[in-house]
Amino acid sequence: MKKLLITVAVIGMSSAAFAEAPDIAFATADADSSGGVSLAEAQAVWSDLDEAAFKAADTSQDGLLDQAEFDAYAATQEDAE
Ligand SMILES: [Ca+2]
Repeated sequence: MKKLLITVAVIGMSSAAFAEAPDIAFATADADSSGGVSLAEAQAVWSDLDEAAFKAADTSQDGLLDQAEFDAYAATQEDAE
């Protein structure tokens, strides 16, 4: 029984850690609250982001990353680590 409780505690801790993983929020990246993340704003979050990568992430090609585009790019960055 004690072992089961420890197992439950470990699972609980690891899921909490997952929830708190450095997940860059769109609202934080959108420094001027324009509703889109510009290249400069994106580079403030990902210092190694170049223009080509930004354009690839900007699937609608409007020069800004909207929430979906931002989240999709953020997911690729998390996978890379
Ligand atoms: Ca866009």
